[in-house]
Amino acid sequence: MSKRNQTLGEFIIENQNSFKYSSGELSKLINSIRLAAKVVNHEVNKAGLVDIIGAAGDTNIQGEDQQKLDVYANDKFIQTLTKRNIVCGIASEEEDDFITINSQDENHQNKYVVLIDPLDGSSNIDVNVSVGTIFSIYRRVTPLGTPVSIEDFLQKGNKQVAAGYVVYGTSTMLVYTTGHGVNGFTLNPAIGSYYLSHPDMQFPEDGNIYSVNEGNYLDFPLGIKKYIKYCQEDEGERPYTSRYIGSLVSDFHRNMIKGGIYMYPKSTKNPKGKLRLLYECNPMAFIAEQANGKASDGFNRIMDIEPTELHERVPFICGSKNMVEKAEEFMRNN
Ligand code: P6P
Repeated sequence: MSKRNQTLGEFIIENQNSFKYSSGELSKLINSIRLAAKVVNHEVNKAGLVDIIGAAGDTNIQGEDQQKLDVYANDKFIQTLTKRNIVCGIASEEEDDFITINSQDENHQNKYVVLIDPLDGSSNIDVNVSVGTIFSIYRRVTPLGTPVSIEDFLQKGNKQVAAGYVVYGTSTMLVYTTGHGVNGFTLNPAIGSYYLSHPDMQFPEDGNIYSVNEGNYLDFPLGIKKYIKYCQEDEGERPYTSRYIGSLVSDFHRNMIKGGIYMYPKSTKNPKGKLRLLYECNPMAFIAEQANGKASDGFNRIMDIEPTELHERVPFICGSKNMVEKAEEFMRNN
């Protein structure tokens, strides 16, 4: 049983035996993410003070302006994960292709791949709104001793061994799962330690918050339009409250605590939705399901979708189980 106020390090050690693969390695991997998140948090928290915001001048494969913090966060996570000699490959929203990590003994014995959105919601940085990091961890499927290949990354979400996010908000939290529930750790920046502040996080089965960019309403599928109108009708628990931060990690985190649904449907502007299957939707879906929530593309379980390319997009509906099922009902019937 996890104890509130336990440090993340104590929690990892206490629970590593519950991880069905060789213990120590995943712990080292989570620890490296913990360290990188601390370093990124330090920069995010002073973004307004130094000339580190504003576009870095490049654009990433998504065609989006790369904020300098995007580049910084990407570099930090890649450097930290590489140094720990546990991963054989990394895929990132900020990298066109996956990165092969040569193990220090050069014989590719490392077992894990990490897929990461190093700084999600980065367009919020300049206006001091919370942003996040999202990560997804798999065991490689190609033979040890060979360089990592694309098959190691194009795995269904149901093969994830761990997933989590860091939310750089009013406080910085690391929330993750290894398939045994979801636990949230809050950083005490004064001493650089994370403490178990939210043990066994669960989505309430129902909620009254819906999160969607209603500016795209006219472009949405009819089922989504009808579900939004359902949320706005004055009946029983409704109208619901609309809350949309424009930062997936923050909207997801609030909805997991209070109950709610997040939707990024397809539209004419985004015919497959905007969010990325491998390093946004799958990790958030793993966390959602481990917290008694649900995640679908409106028709199919996100974690059952067969990936075909590294940066593919999918429509994303995620949150309290009953709310997601109601939205799916509207999608089925329209
Ligand atoms: P829009 C941030 O760019 C992001 O990937 C998510 O964090 C966020 O929920 C969404 O896109 C916001 O997109 O089109 O509503 O601004």
